[in-house]
Amino acid sequence: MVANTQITSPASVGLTVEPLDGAAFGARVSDLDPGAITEDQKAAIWSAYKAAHGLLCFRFERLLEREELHALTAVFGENEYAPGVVNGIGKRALPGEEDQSVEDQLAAVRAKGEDPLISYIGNLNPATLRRESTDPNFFGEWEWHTDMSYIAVPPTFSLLHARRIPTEGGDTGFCSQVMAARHLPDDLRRRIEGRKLKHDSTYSSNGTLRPGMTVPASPIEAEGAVHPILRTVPSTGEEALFLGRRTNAYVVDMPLAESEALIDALWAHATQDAFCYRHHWREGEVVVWDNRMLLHKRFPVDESLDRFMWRTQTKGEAVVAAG
Ligand SMILES: O=C(O)CCC(=O)C(=O)O
Ligand SMILES: [Fe+2]
Repeated sequence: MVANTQITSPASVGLTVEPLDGAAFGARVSDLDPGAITEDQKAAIWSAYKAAHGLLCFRFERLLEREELHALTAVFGENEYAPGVVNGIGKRALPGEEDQSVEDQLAAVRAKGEDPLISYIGNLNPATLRRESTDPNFFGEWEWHTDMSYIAVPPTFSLLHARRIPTEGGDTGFCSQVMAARHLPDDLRRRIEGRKLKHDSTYSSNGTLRPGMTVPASPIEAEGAVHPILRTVPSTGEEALFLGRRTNAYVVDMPLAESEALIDALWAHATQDAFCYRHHWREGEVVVWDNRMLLHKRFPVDESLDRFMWRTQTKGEAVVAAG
């Protein structure tokens, strides 16, 4: 992969774009005013995203306003509702609420003074920034995943804005599935040719049971969207492996034992160190990744420390099979 030799930006657009240290992909973007992003800067950001194979880390010297994060999100696509706000987007309709309109659901969220485009990830109360009681799973390691791959049209880009970062721990790992596809051994490629994978919706990436879900008897019974295992990323034309997450994954139409062995072999290949980068956060940063190209995971956080992020995402597109 030659990505990191191509990462620059013309001086005239007023951005500094540099390769990420110690990574085979990813770029750092500085000097952007998030309240006044120009058309030239948008074009430079898109070039950097392509050269950096799907991962950009924006450095800011202060915390962003909501509207600034929304404006930066809109550079990458149409702003999508946060998971859990609207039925069908990381939320299952409660009994009797299946027919609720999107407008009604949004009105209920806005009536509480909440922003339907932002989710809060952390152990602080989003309004008071005081510690609040937090599910113990929050602090452990989160499994490798791509966001919401268990729905038919998963969000394309996710953005995380670091508002409170622990002095140690809580890094986020990224793993290039474009590199994984490029280096796929021939025998594995043959075994997944034309195959589809079911992406389980039972658990969130920290292992918590999602509201309304029950534990399936086996991966065969698990509920979730089915997608091709090898996909094409339309923005770059590259191929990427699309594994979603390991838990309850199932290769459709295969005996379970064979599916398990194939998925284990794919994960061992896909998450090797040479394809991965571990991001150590700074407060103020916004990291943007393309879920079509990268897996990510959260490293553990010490229970005595604070970690708090704002998160947005962009609307997705149906998954395009490779080839
Ligand atoms: O907090 C993190 O570092 C990652 C959380 C995550 O998986 C996400 O925001 O999609
Ligand atoms: Fe995630």
